[in-house]
Amino acid sequence: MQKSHAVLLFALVPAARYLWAMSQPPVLWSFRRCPYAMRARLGLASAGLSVELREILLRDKPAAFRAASPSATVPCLDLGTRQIDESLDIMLYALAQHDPEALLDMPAEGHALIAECDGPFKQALDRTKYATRYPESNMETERTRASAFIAKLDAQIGAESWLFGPQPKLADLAILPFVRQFAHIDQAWFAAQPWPAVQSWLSAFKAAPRFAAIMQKYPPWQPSGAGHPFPES
Ligand SMILES: N[C@@H](CCC(=O)N[C@@H](CS)C(=O)NCC(=O)O)C(=O)O
Repeated sequence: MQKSHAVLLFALVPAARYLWAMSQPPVLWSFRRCPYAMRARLGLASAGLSVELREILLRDKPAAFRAASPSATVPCLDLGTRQIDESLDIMLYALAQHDPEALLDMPAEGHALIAECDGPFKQALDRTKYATRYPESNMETERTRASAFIAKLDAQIGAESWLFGPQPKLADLAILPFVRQFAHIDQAWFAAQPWPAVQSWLSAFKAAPRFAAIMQKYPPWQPSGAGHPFPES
């Protein structure tokens, strides 16, 4: 081969590889019941951003997933040229492309609520749900801490249907999977709490077709096969 041809080939191979990567749908590594993965799927579904969904088992993570996800946690959105490893960033990425439901049109308090959900609330939720893993914590105390956040959400919703009025916003979809997880620890206890606004908010979320669409069951991805087109049309 002539030297000039070799140089050309050297330049074209990465470019071709880049173009090929850009033409493939992004891969979403997901786990159905993970609240972080649920919020990522909610963001992608609202944006109508097509991805290849690869369901994994957390106890048996495929090597390809480990290679794609820097933190080895789900969700991870692999764009070919870069990876988005944080669920909230996946929502923001998807909605920056297309936001037909105006989820990003939200007061700044929404971001503060998401941060409180991901920080102190999730910590108290885990110490309530997996109390035996945290022998140094008291389950009742942690449940009371988590409840303070739920009471705050209840006051925020008030007489509205969602956190900021008649339509869901980013904060609703980012927080609801975690409130659902908390409610499912002890559903009878949760139903007996004085949080009518949160209870109807959660019921409306669980009854919506969008929720059914993002909770569809998929068999775990196999290295020999393809994932599933998501969202399904
Ligand atoms: N900060 C991450 C957290 C994601 C996360 O912790 N996911 C859990 C599942 S719900 C996970 O993958 N854990 C790893 C494991 O269990 O091995 C995000 O927002 O995406």
